[in-house]
Formats: sequence, structure tokens, C-alpha cells
Amino acid sequence: MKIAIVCYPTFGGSGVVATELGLELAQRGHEIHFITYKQPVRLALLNPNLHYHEVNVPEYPLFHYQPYELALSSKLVDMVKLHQIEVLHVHYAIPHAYAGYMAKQMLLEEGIDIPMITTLHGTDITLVGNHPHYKPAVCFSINKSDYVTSVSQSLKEETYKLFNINKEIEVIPNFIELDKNKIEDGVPCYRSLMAKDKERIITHISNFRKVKRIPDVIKIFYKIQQQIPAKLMMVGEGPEKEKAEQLCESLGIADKVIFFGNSHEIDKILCFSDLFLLPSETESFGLAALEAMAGSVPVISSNTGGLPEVNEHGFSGFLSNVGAIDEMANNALTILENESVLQTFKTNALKAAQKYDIKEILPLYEALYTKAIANK
Ligand code: GMT
Repeated sequence: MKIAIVCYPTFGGSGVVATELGLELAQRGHEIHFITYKQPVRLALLNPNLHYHEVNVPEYPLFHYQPYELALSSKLVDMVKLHQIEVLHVHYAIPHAYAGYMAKQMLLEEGIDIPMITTLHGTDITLVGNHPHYKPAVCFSINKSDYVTSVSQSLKEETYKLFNINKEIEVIPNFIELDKNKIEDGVPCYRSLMAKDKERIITHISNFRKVKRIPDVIKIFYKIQQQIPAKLMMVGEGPEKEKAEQLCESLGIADKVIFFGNSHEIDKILCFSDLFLLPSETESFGLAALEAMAGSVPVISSNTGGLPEVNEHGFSGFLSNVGAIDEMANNALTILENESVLQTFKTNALKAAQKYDIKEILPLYEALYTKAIANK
């Protein structure tokens, strides 16, 4: 099949999912066209089935805001015609579903009826999409999509609650390529570079936005390191990072916390991690938690949104109410204080992640593309 994928090209989960999906589809022989404003961070174009088309938005001084949706929908029209693309798959409703709908309408004028699948990722519904300034347009473009998917059952329910949706939403969960995340046997983990032998390594990876509750991460770690020797690895960039560094300073733990910034070597960081912290305010799925689990790292998380669908309480880690810092720290210590308990949770984390193996999930998308194309 010839599939266009529209996504954000950044480190965010929706872009990562879209990119990994496109890479795997290309491996399976489909012709994949990524259409976005920058090459996605995880996109390696070493496959003849993979194409990347950049959306350029010419600067014009009259515009206070440059019209990206316009440029994107025009690019979609051109690429669909040039490459005879059969289906549009847009990730993140804003503004991709909106631009996709406009492209569909323009193509219809020329006798081309192309189906559009919109995948909802979370903040496009719960935080941004629900804002009154965007809500009518988001609701409209979801309803005008030919097929709608969400990355968790929780996000599906939330979407129906927040918007007046008249479309069936199919849950196709996020996935992980287990082999890709596996560090090969015999390859060293460089653990000794990061911490002393007896220290436990705790990791957090995110975009450092408010929704991730970064101060909770640090306060949980503060309590852990009062009981056992430990180091905290903070991976990612975002608006809350500077405040986080200050908080570490004021708690007197700056020498125990390493801030990495964005990293292309998540697998290597997870390789030497003992525990992953994700105390988010809301999380439609929690791809970062799944990536940790796939690297055999147990997860201490909040029980919000789709997290209980990913992190199995008492098995791959523990879940707590949002903001329950003491409980999260105690649960972390339960896992970290005893070597055999830690090993059991590590094994379980990997087992729980295997349910989201890309080999199981990808056929669901393939079936949807086939149905969408056949029904046109
Ligand atoms: O977590 C973020 O703030 C980034 C955001 C995104 O749009 O990339 O992530 C959302 O989509 C991911 C991939 O489907 C999910 O794993 C994240 O849980 C979801 N984030 C939130 O719901 C806050």
C-alpha cells in the first residue's frame, strides 16, 4: 500500500510512534511517505520504500502567524497526486486532521477520493484540543475523518466524554520493537560511568512539561536517596527543566542528579537503569514507561489515563494516585532494597512489555488501511 504519514517530527511520543510505524511498514514492503516540517528524529531513510517530503512555510511579513495548515494541506494534495498515495494517516489531531480534511476536499474536486485515518495521541484531546479556542475545529476534523483510532481505551473514553463524536473510535495501542530496544549480549552497559557499584540508578525521560510533574520526580528521588545510595538520570528538554535543576540544588542533591538533555541513546540509558519514574498528571498511554519496561526497567507511575493499561500494579511496577509522593517513594524502595525483588520486577517488566510487541500491533494498522482503501 502507498501510505502518507503526517506527524510531529520531534522527540514527543506521537512522533516517535508515527515514525516507528512507518519504518516497520516500509520493512514490510509498503511505500511510506512522511510529510512534515522537519525530518522526524527517529527516521533513518535507509530503505527504498521510505520517502520524506518537507512542508515549507514561506515567511511573509504580513502574516503574524505563518499558515502551516495551508502549506501542509497543499503539500498533501501535491504528494497524493504525484505518488498516487492511497491512504492518509495523520497522527495528532491538531492541526493534522484539520489539514488532512482540507486536502481530502481539494482532492475530491479533482475526482480523487482518499481515505483519512486520524490517530489520537493524548494531549491533542486532553490538554490542547479541549481548549475552547480549538475545540470546535478538533471535534469537526475528528468527525470528518474516515477512521479514528486512539492509543488506549482510556483515551477513547476521554474523547467521547470531552467531544461530541459521532464516529467509532478503534483502540490500537502503542507498541514497541523489542529486538530494537535490546542491547546485544556482551555489549557493556557503562553503568560504572554513571554510578558506584552499590548505587541504584533511577531514570526519568520526558519533555519536561508541567503535565509530567517534574518536581514530584525529584521529591520521590529525594526520599529514596535518604534510605539507599542512588543516582537520578533526568533525560529530555523542556520548560520545567531549569526549575528542576534549582530544586535539586535547594534540596542538596545536585551531585546525585544528572541532566542529560535530549538523547538518541535511550536504550543505553535504560540499560543501566534500575527503576523508571513517571508520576504524570495525565498520560494517555505512557510510551516512555513502555520503552523502560521493554528495557527490563520496572516503573513507578501515577494511575492516571492509560498508564494502568501499560504498567501492571505489583507486577511490572506500582501505580499510585497523582501526587502521592510518599507512596511512590515507598513502592520504589520495595523494589530497590532487595536484589531478588528487583530482579523479579525487571523480568516482569519485560514480560508486560511483550504484550505491546510491534509484531502484534502492526497488523491492526495494516487491516485498517486495507479496509479504508477497499471501502472507497
Ligand atoms: O507526553 C507528551 O507530552 C507528548 C505527547 C505527544 O503528543 O507526543 O505524548 C502523548 O502521546 C504519546 C504517544 O501516543 C503517549 O504515550 C503519551 O502518553 C501522550 N502524552 C500525554 O497524554 C500527556
